[in-house]
Amino acid sequence: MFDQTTPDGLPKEFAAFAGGAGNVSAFPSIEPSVPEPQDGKRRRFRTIWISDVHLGTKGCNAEMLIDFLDSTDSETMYLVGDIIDGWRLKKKFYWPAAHNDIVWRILKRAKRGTRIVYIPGNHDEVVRPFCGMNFGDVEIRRAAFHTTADGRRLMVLHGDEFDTVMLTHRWLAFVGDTAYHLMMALNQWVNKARTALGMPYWSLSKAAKHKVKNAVEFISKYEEIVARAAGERGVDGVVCGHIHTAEHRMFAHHGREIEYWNDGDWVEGCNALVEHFDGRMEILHWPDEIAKRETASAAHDGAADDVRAVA
Ligand SMILES: [Mn+2]
Repeated sequence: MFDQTTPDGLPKEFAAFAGGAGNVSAFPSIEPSVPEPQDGKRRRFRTIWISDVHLGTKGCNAEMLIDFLDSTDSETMYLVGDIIDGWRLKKKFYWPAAHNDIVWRILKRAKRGTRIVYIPGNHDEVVRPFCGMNFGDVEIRRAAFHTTADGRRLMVLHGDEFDTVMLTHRWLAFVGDTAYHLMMALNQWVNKARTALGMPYWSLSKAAKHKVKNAVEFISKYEEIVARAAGERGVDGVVCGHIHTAEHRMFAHHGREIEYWNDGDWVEGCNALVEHFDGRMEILHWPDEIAKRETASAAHDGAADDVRAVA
């Protein structure tokens, strides 16, 4: 099928209109609005996992993710779901140039030889019917098994499968809303009683603390459920996303150690999970990596000034 088209994707019959096949490169036919740095040295990893990018929403930190994509490279990259937010897009179409730039960079990576595995999440569930198929160089899968350089078997999935509370991503809203409504109802009732008893107004901050505690408990429970599922499948660990909380924890399952990894998100956290070439894994908090890079480059500039001063 590819042979029937010109390098820029037009059917051969249209080649004349498109100015002939010539030496036009097959990809890309468009350039990103933010160009890739030409001299950029990339940090190479064996594997990169990112998820919960939420393209199509204002929440997506595209600038930070573009910086990450331009600064790194890997043999394999897993897109662990909620890359595109179909839920939000359905309500309101929002697609700035920077979001195209991200798609462009991911497809370009695939062209350059990175194996890209896309595991759709609940927000990009419109892609789920295509699991098992390939879209260009991108493999679309419902879940995947990854073997690390040191031989650990990890199950990779988005993780909404285990969000038993709501079966959707609305868990945070659930935790927040329930506590909030309860708090408001209680607040009114309690304060009426307190006023009648001549007691001071009941503090809201206590309820807020309760809300946070609920969220923490939810996350902890979720991590445990996912790790248990991995244990039951006989793998050494699991990589997931979904709850926007980057984390590494170890769980005991029938006398075996199960590793739980969550690659975080690109809305608030801006985290990626990476595997080094020896199999060691690490959660990168990208704002910290940028800060480190800037400190290092400032120190380098300082050193250059010193040399000049001596000369
Ligand atoms: Mn999700």
